[in-house]
This record gives sequence, C-alpha cells and structure tokens, in this order.
Amino acid sequence: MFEVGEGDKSLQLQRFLQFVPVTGSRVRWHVPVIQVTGRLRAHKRFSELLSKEDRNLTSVPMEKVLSLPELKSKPFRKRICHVFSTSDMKDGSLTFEDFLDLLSAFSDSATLEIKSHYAFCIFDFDDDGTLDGGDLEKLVNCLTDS
Ligand SMILES: [Ca+2]
Repeated sequence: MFEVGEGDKSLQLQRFLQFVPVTGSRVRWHVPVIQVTGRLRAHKRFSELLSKEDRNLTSVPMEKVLSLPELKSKPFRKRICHVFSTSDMKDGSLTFEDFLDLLSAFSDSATLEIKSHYAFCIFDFDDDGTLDGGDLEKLVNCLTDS
C-alpha cells in the first residue's frame, strides 16, 4: 500500500499525508469544529464522567473515558486516550480541552487532514514520528486483540 525508499521501512507523517487527498489550504490540528451548543453538551458529558467526589479534578481518568459507548468497541481506545491526553503523567487522562479535541477529531465536521494526522499519531505507537514494523505489529495486535 505504501511505498518507501529502498532500505527505509518506516513511514513519516509527511509521506503518510501524501497518500491522503488534501483539500483546503491550511491544516489546523485543533480546529474548534464543535460549536457552542456542542461544547455545552460535551461539558455535560465530561462532567458526567466524574463522580461526585471527583468533581474537583480537572481531568478524567482514562478508565472513565474508556467507559464512553463511542470508545467501547474501538480497538485503539487506550491509544486514542494517550494521543489526546496532555497529562504530564502520560496516564491517558483527559482535561476538558483534551476531550474537546478528541470529539472534534472524531466528528463528521473534522477535515480529512485532521483525521489523517490523528490516525498517524494513533498508529505511531512509540511516538517516534514514523510508522515502522514495530508500529505495524502493535496495530495488528490491537486489531486481533492479542
Ligand atoms: Ca513509530
């Protein structure tokens, strides 16, 4: 599917994006595609993920995010949390802004560039900026749940 240079078995983001038909002139990774009413609904859902004693927390633990019906059947759900999380603890927890980014990227309004960017990030399991054999192996393991 992807051609890489001789001896180069990795695929970098720019090369990955060459396979994606690009429309529009500017790529904005954090496009606020969710409008005000959507943000209010998103905040309500975000708040519902926090229990009463957790309401003072600014981020939702990954385990709670994984309970969302939209993520339950996704094989990459934990990886998705890690990609969108800005937590310094690298624990996959999401702030409300992280949560908005996640919802924006998976919304119908997100551009192909945004979806492609995050797809690359999700598949780049070791966060080294390239897709290689190790990433492909983990991807297959996620799909086969092994
Ligand atoms: Ca990688």
